[in-house]
Amino acid sequence: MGKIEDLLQKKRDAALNPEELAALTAFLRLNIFDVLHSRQTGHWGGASSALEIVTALYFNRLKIDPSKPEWEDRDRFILSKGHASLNLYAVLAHRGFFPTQDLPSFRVFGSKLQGHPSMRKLKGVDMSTGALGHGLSIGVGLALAARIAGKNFYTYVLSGEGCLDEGSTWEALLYAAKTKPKGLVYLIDYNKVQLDGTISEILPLEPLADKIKSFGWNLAPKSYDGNNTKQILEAFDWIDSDAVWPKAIIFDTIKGKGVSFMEGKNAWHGAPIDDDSYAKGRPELAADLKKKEAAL
Ligand SMILES: Cc1ncc(C[n+]2csc(CCOP(=O)(O)OP(=O)(O)O)c2C)c(N)n1
Repeated sequence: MGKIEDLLQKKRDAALNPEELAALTAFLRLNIFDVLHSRQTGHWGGASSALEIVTALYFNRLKIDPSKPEWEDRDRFILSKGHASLNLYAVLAHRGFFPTQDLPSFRVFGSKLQGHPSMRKLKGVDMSTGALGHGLSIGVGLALAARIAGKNFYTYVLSGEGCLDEGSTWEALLYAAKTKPKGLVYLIDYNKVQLDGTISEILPLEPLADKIKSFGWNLAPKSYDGNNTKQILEAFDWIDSDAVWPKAIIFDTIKGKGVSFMEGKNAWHGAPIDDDSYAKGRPELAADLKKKEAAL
């Protein structure tokens, strides 16, 4: 058994520390790269940029039970940037929601691992997503439903810039500021690169922090490095530091993180990973995993 499988076996259901999360993320990143190459389809850039965040949520933060994916009191997670689906699938599989051996069926016709997550196909997916800009509205609804039902679960929504280009997200920001649902946390994977250009080329969002605050949200006092597991756990601590809702956190991230020549390049948003790029990129990810495993 490899070092990471060993770690997961030993620490099942216990919160992982920053070094363990960093090693696990390196392992999952390699896993995702392999599947994307073998399937010749899917989205590397945005799956990789948000990987530390989603890994830290599922292996440190969320109140969940993989054996009871429909448990009513579980925390909810909505991947509003549904195109990054393989990120969520890799995390769910290694967290015990379904067998890791199923990951290579990603985007096979009829598979439960659809190109965009489907809650009807895969237990553990709290909301079907893919059309950008829906996640936060649904998250507000879930958080308000918790209030009505007298439940204490939290609802986390993760989006990229594409969702922030949609008017529905700003409507949701307005409505959440009015209704102030407890437990609603909006996480922004701010890699600043989209499908065919940077945000300044597509639709500038700056000053993003001022915008979110002026919409009436409790925004974290600083942006965190979303590819640094220590900083992500710091951000999670901030969530617990006061009772002012709703809350938002901006994470600065790197699109295509982990493969130097793919980082920050919109060309690697959703292009199939060709054999040459795979051969060139994989050793970088393998070396990073080795380094992070050695630090355990
Ligand atoms: C409503 C809608 N319009 C267009 C698309 C096609 N699309 C998929 S990803 C994407 C770009 C998203 O950019 P960003 O959120 O920055 O992606 P990330 O870097 O986080 O992966 C677009 C336009 C879509 N999925 N939904």
